[in-house]
Amino acid sequence: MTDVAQPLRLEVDDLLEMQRRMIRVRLFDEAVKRFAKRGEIAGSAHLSLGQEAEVVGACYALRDDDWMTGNHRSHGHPIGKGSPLGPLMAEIFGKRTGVCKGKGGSMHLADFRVGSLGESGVVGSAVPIATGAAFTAKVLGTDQVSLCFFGDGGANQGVLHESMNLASIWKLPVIYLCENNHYAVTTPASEATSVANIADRAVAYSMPGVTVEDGQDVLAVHRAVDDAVEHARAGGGPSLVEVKTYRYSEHSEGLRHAGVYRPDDEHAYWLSRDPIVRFRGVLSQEHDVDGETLDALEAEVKAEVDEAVKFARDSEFPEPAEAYEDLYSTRVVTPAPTA
Ligand SMILES: Cc1ncc(C[n+]2csc(CCOP(=O)(O)OP(=O)(O)O)c2C)c(N)n1
Ligand SMILES: [Mg+2]
Repeated sequence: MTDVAQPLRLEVDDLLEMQRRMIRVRLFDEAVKRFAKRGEIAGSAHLSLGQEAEVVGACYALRDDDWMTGNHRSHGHPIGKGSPLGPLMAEIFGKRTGVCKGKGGSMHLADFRVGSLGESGVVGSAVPIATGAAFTAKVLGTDQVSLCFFGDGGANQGVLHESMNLASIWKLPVIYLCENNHYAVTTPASEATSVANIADRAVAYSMPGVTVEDGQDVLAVHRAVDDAVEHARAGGGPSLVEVKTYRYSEHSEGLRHAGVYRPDDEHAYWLSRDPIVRFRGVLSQEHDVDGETLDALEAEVKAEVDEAVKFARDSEFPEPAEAYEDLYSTRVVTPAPTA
């Protein structure tokens, strides 16, 4: 199945907000790229430059109280769901004001305030967490859904298949979203995957499977995920949505690969389909948004990112002893039986 055509319930303000969030992801990660290069931040950083449409198009199909999990390439996910930038940037700088109090860094930008349950450097590890969140929604009888991001490399992890099977038999409200950027570090998905379209695997778990061929079109992604969310909320169970996209940067900042694994013309092709440039065109040509408004929006986001960087730089590092705090969740104490 390819992109599903359906009328969108989006106003122009929603479209502008989607563009705003895509630019936030872009400028946030461009700033991180600069800091990584200058050695101002510790550890590795995996950027979502080029993948903004799939991140924002998917997140924008969620309600504020819906849940979401990410992976190692997850700066954009909480931004897509509306998280404020300051505490995210502070986390990347390892500061106490960060979303994980500076103890997680780039690969742990969980922000529970927007339903972002967490990320980890272990490929596939957040998949059962998203599935568990959907199970919670089902048991408690809420109509929340859970959105689970993973890559084309993550699509080959066993835990995804166990999770999809369980979600299918229990009809859990979860959307498995494969960010197919065509590579797992340097390994092409075409060499490592048994199917041409990862969404074809949905049939093995009796769930709808959709491939969004143009993952640089934020509305195409939104349409497909919105459909899956509606299906989940209506009690229909899980879906698998695959989005074809591309990362502009290397797998992670500072990584040097011996030999060429991505042809130059491939990179140039994807750059020519930049999601933010294209959506600016859609906004002006199809929705009569004037250039001044669009320029102002970009300037506002630039100021927001500058402010987030200042907030991060001005914040304190945690004390070493704080490393031992917040390691475990509060223990559930069973009440003693009354006499
Ligand atoms: C369980 C596990 N295996 C291997 C790795 C090393 N590793 C880190 S990222 C990555 C590639 C992931 O590719 P993909 O899922 O396509 O995500 P992308 O980086 O392309 O966004 C690998 C193999 C790891 N971190 N965890
Ligand atoms: Mg990949």
